[in-house]
Amino acid sequence: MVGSETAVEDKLEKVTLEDPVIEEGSDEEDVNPTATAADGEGAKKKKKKKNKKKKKGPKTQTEPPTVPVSKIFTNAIYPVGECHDYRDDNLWRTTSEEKRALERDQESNYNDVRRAAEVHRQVRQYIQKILKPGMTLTEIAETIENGTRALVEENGMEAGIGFPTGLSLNHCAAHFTPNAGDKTVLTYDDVMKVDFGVHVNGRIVDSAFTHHFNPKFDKLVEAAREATNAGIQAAGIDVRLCDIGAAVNEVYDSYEIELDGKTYDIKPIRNLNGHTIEPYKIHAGKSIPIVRDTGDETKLEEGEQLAIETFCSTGRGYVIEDGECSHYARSHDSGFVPLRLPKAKSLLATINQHFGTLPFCRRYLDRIGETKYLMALRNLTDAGLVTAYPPLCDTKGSYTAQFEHTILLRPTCKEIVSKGDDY
Ligand code: HZT
Ligand code: MN
Ligand code: MN
Repeated sequence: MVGSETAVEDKLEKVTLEDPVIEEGSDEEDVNPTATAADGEGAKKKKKKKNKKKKKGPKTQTEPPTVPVSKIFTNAIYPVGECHDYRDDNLWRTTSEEKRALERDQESNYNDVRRAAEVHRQVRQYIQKILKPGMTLTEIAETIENGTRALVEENGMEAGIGFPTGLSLNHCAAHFTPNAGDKTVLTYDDVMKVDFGVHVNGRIVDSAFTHHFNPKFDKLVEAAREATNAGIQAAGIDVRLCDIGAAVNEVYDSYEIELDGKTYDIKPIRNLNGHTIEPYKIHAGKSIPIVRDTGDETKLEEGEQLAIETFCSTGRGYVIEDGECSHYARSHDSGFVPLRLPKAKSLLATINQHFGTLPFCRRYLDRIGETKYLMALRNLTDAGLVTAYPPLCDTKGSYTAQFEHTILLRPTCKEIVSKGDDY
């Protein structure tokens, strides 16, 4: 069965699941309070419009998105994601009173991650609508980031961007975002992985889609969507990681693509994985394979938050680090390391203050006023205090695709928090 189970949640869904209507401009800011009957025909029209009684009703999102989701979901309860019952040996969980009680204790945490997910859905709906060949990657990244900051009401470490906006093109699969001065322009023949994150109180939603204009890439993108869905279907409490990899691989095996007269296998990228997520920790420990025969018999457990993501390629199906680095994050496991450079010390303090352990990129350092920080940043990565995450790319000339959702292995059901009507 699909859908949430408890009476409380059923009620919450009825209250909150109506899709907010997206309209142009806000209903309040368009009013011209000085227009009068003497203003002539054009003004009359305006007046007629403005004099129409403002419809009282649910507040709606603007284009570009500027309205905090808290102003749309005024009861502060956010939509529950798509829920799936567990299967086989875990069918009993659906109706277990004990498991329902465990969930009641987590409602506030669930609501935080659902608020982040609602921001993700609204921001991506807008970006999908406006993506056009000719846009720069910088424009795209800033549109997503401005939308995220506004809708989540960015506030110190309590709410904001979860990690840098990945905008990886073609043979690059992940972890590219423009650095300052990057002039890359999106073209009709690009395949772009759009991977962005939103957090509320450290509860991160990590979700990604692939955008293309040229229909010749349809099969590649469909393969990634369907393989990710297979991974989501396979995931569950007590499920072995290797069994998820096998389910994903099987879907990729059923796809091929013809590009400019040549047929390519669509391969999973064997050294990319999904991952568990913990508060303020984008990769918490478990890696979720996307190929068979990894031999990883580790099992998923109750309460885990997962990013299920799969990648495919027309190339070798293996990525290497390639190109200028943009993504960084404080290491979780670095003990005390003495720093000799005062500039490295103060940069570390700035990173701690603004990002904590959340990933950041060079543009985020620029916007908070840091300058000439590359030496200091290099010092921090060399000391193991900060980890660099360079772009991950397959062979030149190949094409890669990705889809990703954040899911919760709740005690009574699997919730696909970031599910939308788009993917
Ligand atoms: C690292 C740095 C970031 C986590 C996956 C990912 C984007 O490849 C274990 C499995 C943001 C995320 C991450 F800035 N990575 N999801 N979305 N990237 S990962 C990883 O490093 S570690 C996968
Ligand atoms: Mn991601
Ligand atoms: Mn991820």
